[in-house]
Amino acid sequence: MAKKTNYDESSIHVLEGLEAVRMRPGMYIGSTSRKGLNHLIYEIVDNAVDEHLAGSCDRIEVTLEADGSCTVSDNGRGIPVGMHEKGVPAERLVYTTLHAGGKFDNDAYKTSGGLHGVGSSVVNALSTYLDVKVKRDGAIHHDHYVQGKPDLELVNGLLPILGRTRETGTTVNFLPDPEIFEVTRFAATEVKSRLHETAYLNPGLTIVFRDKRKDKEEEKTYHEPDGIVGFVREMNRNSECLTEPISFKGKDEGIQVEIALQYVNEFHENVQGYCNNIFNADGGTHLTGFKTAFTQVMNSYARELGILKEKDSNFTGADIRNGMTAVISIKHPNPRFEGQTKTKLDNPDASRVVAKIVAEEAPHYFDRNLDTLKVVLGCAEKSAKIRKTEEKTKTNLLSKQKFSFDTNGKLANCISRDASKCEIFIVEGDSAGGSAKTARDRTYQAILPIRGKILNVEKASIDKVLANAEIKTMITSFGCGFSEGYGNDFDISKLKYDKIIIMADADVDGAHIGTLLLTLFYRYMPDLITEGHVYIAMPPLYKVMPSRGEGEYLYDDKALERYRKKHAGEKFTLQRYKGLGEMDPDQLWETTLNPDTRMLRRIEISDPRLSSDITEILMGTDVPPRREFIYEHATDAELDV
Ligand code: 0R9
Repeated sequence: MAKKTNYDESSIHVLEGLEAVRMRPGMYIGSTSRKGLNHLIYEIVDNAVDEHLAGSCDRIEVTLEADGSCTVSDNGRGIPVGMHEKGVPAERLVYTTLHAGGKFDNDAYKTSGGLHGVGSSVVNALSTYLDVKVKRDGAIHHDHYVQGKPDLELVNGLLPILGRTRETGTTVNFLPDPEIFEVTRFAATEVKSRLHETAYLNPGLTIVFRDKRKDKEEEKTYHEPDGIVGFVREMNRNSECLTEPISFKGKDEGIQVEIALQYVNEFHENVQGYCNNIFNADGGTHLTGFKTAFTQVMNSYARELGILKEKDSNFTGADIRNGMTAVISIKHPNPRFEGQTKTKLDNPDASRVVAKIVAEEAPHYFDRNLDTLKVVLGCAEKSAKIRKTEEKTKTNLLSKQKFSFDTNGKLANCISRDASKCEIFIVEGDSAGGSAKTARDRTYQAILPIRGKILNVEKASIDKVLANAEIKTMITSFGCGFSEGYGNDFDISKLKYDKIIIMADADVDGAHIGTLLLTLFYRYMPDLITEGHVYIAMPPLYKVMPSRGEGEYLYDDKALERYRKKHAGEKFTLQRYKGLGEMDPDQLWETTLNPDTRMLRRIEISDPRLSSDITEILMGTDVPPRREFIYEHATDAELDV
């Protein structure tokens, strides 16, 4: 392949820009874990979806190639390839300039390339190579980059041509750079879920997914002509539905709003917000506008119909949304997001416009569908009744437990009270707990031994959860309460430890204990996970001691296999650790407690919607979906969390 030569001075700062992306990838794609890796695909797909939103593309294909690369193609107009005023083809600027997209086109609702408003150039910077083929103006134009740098010579200032075609479209093939990413294998389940969601949010679009990495090739086509109404139906597929999906639409102040909702016979709400096709995990102003207006509309109906009497207080928003599954999707020309994670919409006009459309459109619907209205108000009534009873029970329960919510002397606390420096190890078993208490640095490391397997909270009622001694001890030790259903007594600012480290054996039982603890945190203290405080200690399985040189810890059988191959013919002694309980305090310090030598894995939620579904499948009461999930994903299993 010809080496690039057409790179002048003005291009140098461009390369410096991409160098900055390689230096600090987390700033641009959130993380370099699998979540960040999958983001590369979403960034490219989002650009193709923008072309769909511009009205010029109705098919996107995504292929996970056998060689570990990913190919995304669309049948849009093709990225412009003509000479830009900066002296290079427009396509090159798209892939080498941060934020280039916005400068060339003025589509009203650009997704701004996903998470951080970056796009093609960031994917390019973080890929070993990226190859682009643009079908446009009767020809197939070709470009190629290596670690973000153009690697093809231009012909008279333009891209080389591979052949002639009447078709139009863009195809991008890229290989994530292992120098950047901790893992380079894309997670198919997450990618499929995201593509399916994109199909629901864009009813005119067909998305084809292919996974060529497996023995038997997988192909799935996502086309959802019912849009978010179909999305809500799908979310409720396993629930007893009390109403048909209800939907409203409208546009004001340049903001397009689409809402779909449906009630099921369950005691929770599931309201999801999207802005420009991007899921807003922490909601934001569009959801606030929806919730406020819907609560007002429903309370006025309840009074009009005499369901609420003069002396009664209004239903709370939570009463009215109990049993509700809803999707609020808006298209905003200039979205703004709050905070670091960019997952909460911040535009005040979104709240105003959504509220206005709900206030106008919901009565239109309910005036004509009185039976549905009665079902919805019936849900609110039932919910208010249960809320009042629960509030009473909870007050009694907590006041009874106030004095018994101690740590039963099990917690060996640390001396420091500076939460930012403190760590708490949740240790399986009294014997490992005892060793850990001796081995730790007591200035900042606390040890909380737990005995055996804790309660599976996915299958237990709140009173059982709160009555469980191990769980009570954890809640008290962490110091920030718990959140559940109606009440949210959780306050992350009160957390006494920066790191909560699960320390369990590297065997099936240990993994089960870890899963039970994660289920507890995920359901009752989710901020611990979303704010990055939960870790799993990775104790080694082996220590190899060569006759000369330093000993080395190995964390799994594959590592041992690699070691044997690398040191074939050399003599070494092999120590196998059966469990944490077998390590003496010095070994435990070196392998699991000492921040300089230990290995920790931080728990991240890569897809909040998927995580909730999978927790329910894996930890809930229903066996058949669990079996199905395990069969389907058995080949996906990898060590990486
Ligand atoms: C496979 C992934 N697809 C893309 O990345 C993709 C970008 C893109 C695009 C346009 C059309 N298709 C695309 N696919 C486009 C074309 C035109 C105007 N705007 C956008 C046009 O023909 O006039 N572009 C996204 C950014 C840009 N093009 C550019 F204009 F900045 F170059």
